[in-house]
Order: sequence, then structure tokens, then C-alpha cells
Amino acid sequence: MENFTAKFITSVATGGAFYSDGRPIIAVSGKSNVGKSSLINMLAANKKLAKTSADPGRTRLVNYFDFGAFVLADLPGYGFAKVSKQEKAKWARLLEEFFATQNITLLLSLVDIRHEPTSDDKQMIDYLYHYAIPFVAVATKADKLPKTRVKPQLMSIAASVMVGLDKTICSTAEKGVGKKEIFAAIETAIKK
Ligand SMILES: Nc1nc2c(ncn2[C@@H]2O[C@H](COP(=O)(O)OP(=O)(O)O)[C@@H](O)[C@H]2O)c(=O)[nH]1
Ligand SMILES: [Mg+2]
Repeated sequence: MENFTAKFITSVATGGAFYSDGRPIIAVSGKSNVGKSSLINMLAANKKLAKTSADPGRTRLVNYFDFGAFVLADLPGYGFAKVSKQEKAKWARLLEEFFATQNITLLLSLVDIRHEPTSDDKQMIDYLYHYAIPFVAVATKADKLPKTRVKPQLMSIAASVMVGLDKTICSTAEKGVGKKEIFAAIETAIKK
């Protein structure tokens, strides 16, 4: 699973038919700039699969990637300060459609390890509980914190998204930190 070279499948916009081919769907969510594309590239053994940039994007698409044993669904980033109310409403509608119609095996909810989850992160977590989507929290950019602060921050994030530490993974994309743990969580979820 870990060495499969993932490939892009398709993008779906609001109102479109979500992709499914019978394989388990693993979804990835997080606010813009949290490190979603970098994490997907880390998992993919392909540095250019998902575009990464220092500029928070405005994509309102679900992007699907073929990971062999599963299909990864990259959800549009949220919390981008400059979007209009209308765009926020579009995002919410897309997510609601996605959660209501797509059978999700596991969702990776990305949060920046340096900050407490934002109100947008909390809204996302509310959706997950509302739709009973199994998820793990992935704390990104662990390299930006001094080592001694990693564990306390993980505990704090676990508490605010209401999961146990066993469902909280810390990651550093460039160094592959967290890759094993994420694949292990995916494998466990697929076997259930
Ligand atoms: N230091 C550090 N920077 C990261 C990490 N992951 C992503 N970044 C940087 O954060 C910025 C946003 O990353 P990106 O993957 O495009 O975020 P996205 O908007 O959530 O897809 C880029 O400049 C990345 O290089 C990480 O683990 N450590
Ligand atoms: Mg991105």
C-alpha cells in the first residue's frame, strides 16, 4: 500500500456526481494552507501529484486519486479568509452532499499542530459527528514546533476534536513523518 504510485482520477464540482468504483473512499479535509496537498504527495510516493503552494487556493472541487487499495478524495480547503459568503455557502453545500451520499471509510482531518483548531475546523468536526464519519486527526507541520511541545499540542488537539490520542497522528510532510501511522489507520479502517 505504501509504495503504490498514486494517480489522479477526476475532479467533481458542486452538483456533479461523486466518484465511486467500489473501492473504499478515504477523504482528506483541512483548511487552506494546512498542508493537505503536501500530505497527499507524501502518501502518494509522488511529489507532484497534488499541487502544493504557499498561496491558499480557492478550489471548490473534490479531487480523486487512485491509491490502488483505496480511492483518496481530496476535499476543498476551507477557512480561506477572503472568500465571500456565497462561496462559503457553496463549500458547505458541496460537503453536505459529499457526506450525505459518499460512503466514507475514513477521513483524515488535518489541523496545523501549532494552533488550536479554528471555528472552521470545529464546524468540520461537527459535520463528521453529524454524519457519523469515522476520522483521525492529523496534526501537520510538526517540524515547526520544538520537540517538547509536540505531545502536549497533540493532546490538546485530541481534546478539542473529541478523539483519543490513538486517533491523533502527527506529521511532517517533507520528512515522511506520520506516513506509516496514516497508512496503518487506513488499513485498519478498510478491514473493519
Ligand atoms: N514546515 C512544513 N511546511 C509544510 C508542511 N506541509 C506543508 N507545508 C508548507 O505549507 C504550505 C501549504 O502547503 P499545501 O500542501 O499547499 O497546503 P494545502 O493548501 O492545505 O494543500 C506550503 O508552503 C508547504 O510547503 C510540513 O509538514 N512542514
Ligand atoms: Mg492544496
